[in-house]
Amino acid sequence: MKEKLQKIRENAMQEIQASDGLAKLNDVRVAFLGKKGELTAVLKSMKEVAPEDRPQVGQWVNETRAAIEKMLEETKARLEAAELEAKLKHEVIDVTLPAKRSKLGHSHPNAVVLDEVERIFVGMGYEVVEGPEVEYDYYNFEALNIPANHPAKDEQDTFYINDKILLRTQTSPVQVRVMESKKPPIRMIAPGRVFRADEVDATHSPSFHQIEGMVIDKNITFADLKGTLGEFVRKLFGSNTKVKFRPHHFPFTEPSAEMDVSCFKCGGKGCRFCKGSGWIEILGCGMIHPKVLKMSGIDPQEYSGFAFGVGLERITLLKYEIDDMRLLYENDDRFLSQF
Ligand code: 2NM
Repeated sequence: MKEKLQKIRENAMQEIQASDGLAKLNDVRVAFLGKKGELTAVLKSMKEVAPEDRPQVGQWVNETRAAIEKMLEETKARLEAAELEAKLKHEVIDVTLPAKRSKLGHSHPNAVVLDEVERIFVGMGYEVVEGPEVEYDYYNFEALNIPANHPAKDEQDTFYINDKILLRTQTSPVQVRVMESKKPPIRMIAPGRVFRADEVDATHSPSFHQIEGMVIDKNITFADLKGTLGEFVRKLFGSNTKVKFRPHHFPFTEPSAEMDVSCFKCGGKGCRFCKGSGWIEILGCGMIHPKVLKMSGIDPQEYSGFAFGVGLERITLLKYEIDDMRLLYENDDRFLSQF
């Protein structure tokens, strides 16, 4: 028996030594120590050993097993180290190679212009305020002195969620919320997405952006409006820009006006860009209607204010001489990469 174990031990050592990889080494382990392995077979045949010899034989078997296991363990560690070494050699990374250039996106032209408009007004002490795109009819219409029978309230123009809730058609509901929640002096602009049930064409989209602004304080007059909006367009289009006001009508302002700027392409002489007139319509404005102030809790005897609204896309198209609004919504990288 001792010789048999000695033989098994020698064979195992030999085969372990001959293993050139972890897979092979495992085969050797199974062949000797596995359920059907050679050493396990010896252990199973212990029944046939005379009872008085069993302790001695058992000890030999255990010693043999321990020796084989030790050798397996050592060889496994050596082979693993060798495999890791080979792998590292094979997968060497040259950290000095230039990286793949990742493609950067571009600021959307609307975002560039909005940023510029916000900077101009923040520079004049205005706050930038945002509000909900889904609004109550009250804030979008009623509080702005737009009566129930007004054409703007028609289902053909406004997306209604239900009787009382709609997608805002302007950002002035944000101004109403501000008027309700704080006391003058107020200087703020409300930029944001608005919705109108329009068909898509070169100048219309069911969703676009507006920037509305207002100032409320004691003794605010139309002169403040003219000075402020004049300064705004001179910063936006250049210091030679002239402005002109034409009477208009909005339910929420009285008096109301539309403001034109001198054509920044031809300087006012008249060209294709301004359709020969020398002027370009840019925004609507006016003195906030006393009823609008009063409904939101501001005493029109004590305070007055002006307000205005501009279409962001309109300015973007003008500034970059883009002739179709749809280009702004397609997000074609060949278009966006020009800004
Ligand atoms: C415009 C034109 C004129 C306007 C009025 C108000 C408010 F809430 F203060 F009454 N916000 N915006 C306004 C005035 C908007 O857009 C063409």
